[in-house]
Amino acid sequence: MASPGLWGKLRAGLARTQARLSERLGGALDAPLRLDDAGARRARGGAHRRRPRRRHVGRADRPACASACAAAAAPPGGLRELLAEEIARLLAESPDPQPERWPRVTLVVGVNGAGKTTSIAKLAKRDLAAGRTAVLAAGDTFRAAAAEQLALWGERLGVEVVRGPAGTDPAAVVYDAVQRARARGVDHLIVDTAGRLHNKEQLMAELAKVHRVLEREAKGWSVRTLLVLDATTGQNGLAQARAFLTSALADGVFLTKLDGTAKGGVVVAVARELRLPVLYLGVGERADDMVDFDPREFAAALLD
Ligand SMILES: Nc1nc2c(ncn2[C@@H]2O[C@H](COP(=O)(O)OP(=O)(O)OP(=O)(O)O)[C@@H](O)[C@H]2O)c(=O)[nH]1
Ligand SMILES: [Mg+2]
Repeated sequence: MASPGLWGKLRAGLARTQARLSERLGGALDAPLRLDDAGARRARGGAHRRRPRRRHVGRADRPACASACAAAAAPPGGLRELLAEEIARLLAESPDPQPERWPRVTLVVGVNGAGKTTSIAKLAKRDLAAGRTAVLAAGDTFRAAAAEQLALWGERLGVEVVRGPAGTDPAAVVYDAVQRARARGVDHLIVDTAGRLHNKEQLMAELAKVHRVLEREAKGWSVRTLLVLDATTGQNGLAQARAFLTSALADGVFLTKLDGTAKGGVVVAVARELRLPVLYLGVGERADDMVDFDPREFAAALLD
């Protein structure tokens, strides 16, 4: 269980999603469960059959009676508990995250405005709180203000930011940042990237080059790619993420702006459709507005 502070943040962040859910389900959430015999038989037939893991899950694969199926096998209680169980089960279907190993490089990718730079600040603050050291690399050399924004976060947090002049090759910035991180014996190098999607070939080439630099210069470091996804974009965001994944394979998702949306259910879609573990949730614009994702806590907070 997360600390009460994090739990509070998660619940506050999910307030709009929760309100919409309650509105749609009306009083049913708190009513005692009663399944008629036929319903119970049907439900039991389909209850808790685990499907093999697959990369692409189509509409036809979705259980037709998710909550009712769970209902038949569950102890007596409200629909609330059953839904929470079912949501937690769906979320637990995504692959396990990479084990934590330090030193680590985190490449942060995602479309424009998804929240990459802000999420980097959150990750860095998390490092500091855990007693780790971090260096940030301003790998978004495409947009002039991008390095400024990262530098500002660095100043606020007291974390070094490595940057180059506008238009520099991002791989060159990453090269410099790795040298700094190694010289200082830093635990975590977090790399900001440009969120361009309009030219996939260019993006792919750029990321491949960054990976080559990391392979050469950051031997022995664990490397992961974190996809930042804006929850407020819902299904549209998912479509973008799918397109993005064809060019940048990610290891996990940082889902942002959950505080500003009633579309918190997109977490379930990310886990099931992208087959990527959701690792962190962004619940505000400040550096500590972040919670670790946990399927059970998330499901419980959603229905609380
Ligand atoms: N409410 C809320 N706002 C967020 C969250 N994460 C980021 N934002 C806001 O979203 C906006 C875009 O965030 P950035 O971090 O600049 O996004 P980016 O992906 O780096 O954007 P580009 O560099 O332009 O591609 C900013 O106004 C952030 O404050 C979040 O979890 N909650
Ligand atoms: Mg940015």
